[in-house]
Amino acid sequence: MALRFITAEEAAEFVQHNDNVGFSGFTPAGNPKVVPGAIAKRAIAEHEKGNPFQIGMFTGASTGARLDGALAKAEAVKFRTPYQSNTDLRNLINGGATSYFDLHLSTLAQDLRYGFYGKVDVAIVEAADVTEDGKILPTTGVGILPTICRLADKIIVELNDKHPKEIMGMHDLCEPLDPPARRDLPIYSPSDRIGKPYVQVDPSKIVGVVRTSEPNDDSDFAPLDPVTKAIGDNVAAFLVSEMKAGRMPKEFLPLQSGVGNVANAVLGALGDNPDIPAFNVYTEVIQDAVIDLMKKGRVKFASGCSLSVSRSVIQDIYANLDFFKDKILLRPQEYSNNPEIVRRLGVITINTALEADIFGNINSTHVGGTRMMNGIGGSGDFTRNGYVSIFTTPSTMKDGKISSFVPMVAHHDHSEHSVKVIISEWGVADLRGKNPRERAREIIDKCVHPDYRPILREYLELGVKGQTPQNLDCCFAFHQELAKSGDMRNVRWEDYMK
Ligand code: 0RQ
Repeated sequence: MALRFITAEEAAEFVQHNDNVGFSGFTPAGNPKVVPGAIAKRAIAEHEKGNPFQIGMFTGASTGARLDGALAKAEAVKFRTPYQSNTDLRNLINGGATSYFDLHLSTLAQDLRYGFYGKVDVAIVEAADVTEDGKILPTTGVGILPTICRLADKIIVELNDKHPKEIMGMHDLCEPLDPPARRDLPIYSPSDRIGKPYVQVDPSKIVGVVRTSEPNDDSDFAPLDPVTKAIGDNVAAFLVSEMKAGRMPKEFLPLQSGVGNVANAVLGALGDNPDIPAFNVYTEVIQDAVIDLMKKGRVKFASGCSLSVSRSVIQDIYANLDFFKDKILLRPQEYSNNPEIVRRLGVITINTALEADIFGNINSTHVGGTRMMNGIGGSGDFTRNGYVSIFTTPSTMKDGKISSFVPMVAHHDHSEHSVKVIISEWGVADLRGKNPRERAREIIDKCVHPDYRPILREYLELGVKGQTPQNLDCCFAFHQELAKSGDMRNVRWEDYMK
């Protein structure tokens, strides 16, 4: 069946009000770039005529301004899941104008197959190649592509010539059987392949192919500052001490690290540390630092769901495909983040907290306990199942007015049972084998900013008995004080005791 080449505007006509639409990609890597904008224009035109036009949106993770941003600005989002990071969309979510539900990223594809969120009407996917017999070659981000293509009634392909067809071979694409028929997912080392290098779809469902030449968004990493550098160095020192203590195999273990500047700093510090052998990466987002370390021979292999690198780095990869092709593998998030595989491989997991409490619970998602930041992303998939699960955070935010360490987290994403180690620029709190009071002293002594140490020590002395000495009158006093005086350091416990 011949492929039908159409414009983005024609493609948008295949999307109807109230449709549930699945998008390929993970972070802006691999997202469709032009059809979402055309859908947004259509929504605006319909709204001007007084007609409703909104769609439900399933994505791999965050997207970019041309997808989440365009549709949010057009007020065209009926609901959205999972992780997002676009300011316009976040404002709609926190203003109550868009329905948002947050999920562990590994579960979305199977939840869609289970029928938990309704049907997928349309899949819009970016491809480096598509054939008349229905073979789709994804680009730099996979996300939920195989599942949405199989479930959707209609598939729209954005064929993006910024990605050469020669990347065929850099993907490992499949879907597991669902319970009760599911078997083990036989990935025994990060480089194992268990699927195909392309996704086979029913060609009769491809309603149109839109040619584009739009690059991914450019990643913008802030230069290392003393805080992120100290956090990176502390993570590296901790992992070296684990090796020396015999708690880590001498060949090291695969690493997962979250996104952002701290993650890049951690990777840089690990790569520079001569006591850490060259290592593998089993993660969701492969960032610039991984590619840099690969070129230096410090990273041997990287398996991920997305190659979310800056434009100069992707050009370097495409210009040197012979070097990179057998060192990078992109998988659906159902595999990159899979708890079974993470636990089997013994992945060292490193994620960033918004805030932690002194007993080891983590808030990754809600500022002040109410306002959604980005979502849980893959942090839960990895944290609960890692060989050793680490959270990093600067000790304070906003010039010291906010302590990242509080008596009780204002929203709870990762529990004390899953979190093994917390690291700030001040040091490493090793929570393993410690009871809640011991954990609190460890976190205060090692991680909390010196301005807040006496205040939090006083909290522990408020006389509460029991396993975990939480004072329910003032466990949120830090948050209340921030709202009242704008600085958590002003807290006086007696003001909050009833
Ligand atoms: O706000 O921009 O207004 O200054 O939160 O903080 O320090 O820039 O940190 O970009 O590394 O993001 C947890 C959000 C950290 C991210 C989080 C404010 C702070 C700033 C961002 P401003 P930074 P980062 C991989 C795995 C959850 C999911 C996850 C994240 C803004 O890492 O989304 O780990 N993680 N997934 O000022 C009030 C506090 C605050 C605070 C920070 N305690 N109170 N505001 N901020 N701490 C990703 C995927 O799975 C795809």
